[in-house]
Amino acid sequence: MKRIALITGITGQDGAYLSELLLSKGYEVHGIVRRSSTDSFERIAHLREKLRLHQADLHDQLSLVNIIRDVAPREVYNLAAQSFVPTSWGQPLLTGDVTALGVTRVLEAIRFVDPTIRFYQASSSEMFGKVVESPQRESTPFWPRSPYGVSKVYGHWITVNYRESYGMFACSGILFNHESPLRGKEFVTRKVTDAVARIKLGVQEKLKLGNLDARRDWGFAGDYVRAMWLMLQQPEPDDYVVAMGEMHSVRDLVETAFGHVGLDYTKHVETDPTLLRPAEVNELCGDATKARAKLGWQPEVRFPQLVAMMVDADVERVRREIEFQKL
Ligand code: NAP
Ligand code: G4F
Repeated sequence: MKRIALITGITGQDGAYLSELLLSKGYEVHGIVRRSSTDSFERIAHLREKLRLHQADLHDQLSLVNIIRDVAPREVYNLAAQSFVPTSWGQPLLTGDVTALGVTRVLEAIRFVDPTIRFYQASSSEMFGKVVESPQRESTPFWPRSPYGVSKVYGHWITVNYRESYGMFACSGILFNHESPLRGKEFVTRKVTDAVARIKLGVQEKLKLGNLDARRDWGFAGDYVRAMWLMLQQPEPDDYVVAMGEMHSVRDLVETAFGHVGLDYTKHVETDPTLLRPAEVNELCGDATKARAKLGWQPEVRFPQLVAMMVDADVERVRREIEFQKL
């Protein structure tokens, strides 16, 4: 039987890596894209011929019902969200509508069309927020620190609730920060690697950052989408933490990224108090013992390789952009 998957948020970082993974496994891959005046298909441009894209929006219940009915997927991966934490203070209602209630809309569409469809929810380590124990595991209580984190807690529990209420195969993957050359430039890793490339190639001088002491458990997006797929292949639905289990500060990140191209970060990085958050998540470190044991999940890319991969990709891209402008 043809394996058919539907991905919401297919144009995002994880959507692109998950599409590649599912295509490589022989899936027919469908994606939901929202209408906008300019398209946002850059990350999946190289896959466009192989993907089937449909217009819908997590705000719009009927659009989700229609697509799930027409596509008849066996697996739905809900990756769509307003995913940038600072924006969630500026747009808390939109964030709640998409990142929290949007999950219920997808679950309701599945329940209405075919409750046997397997469902993955993109939950987040931001739910642990002001951490009450370290490292964080599946049983660690949540203490979210932003409207984004609060919305993800709702998304997590509604997923658990549909599993318990209706017996649906609904899984919540509690993923810690994962990055790649496809990461949005507003997130700190990519903001740093893009700036390193531009400074190295002489088109930027300074980089302004917020809290350099914040610590995160950073992994590679390509490794993390494998865990999403593995969750939906198990005999029973469950929730899993996916993480590397080691923390680095933003300062470590900056030092490693600038050091990779032979630059001293102290000459280029400035702190800007306007980039501090109203409530910070100071540290996150995950315990992925359950994912390793039950899913057999193993990450392949560690922090120094990840940073080097992102810096190299940005140097290459900025070099091409400079050459193109000179033509
Ligand atoms: P991302 O790059 O920001 O992608 C978000 C996706 O959601 C984009 O495709 C975006 O479409 C889509 N989207 C936003 N609002 C929508 C709406 N109203 N209707 C339909 N689609 C909408 O995020 P990511 O890094 O790939 O993360 C994927 C998911 O994992 C997100 O839910 C995120 O919160 C969660 N997560 C991420 C991490 C991480 O470290 N990356 C960790 C834990 C959890 P456009 O292209 O049109 O904007
Ligand atoms: O890269 P960030 O913006 O990621 P954050 O807030 O941890 O959220 C990301 O990971 C979550 C998983 O835990 C996802 F759920 C979420 O969708 C998103 O993908 O910030 C990381 C840290 C923060 O502590 C922030 O205060 O870096 C610090 N930081 C310091 N200067 C900065 C900056 N972050 C950004 N974005 N920009 C700065 O200039």
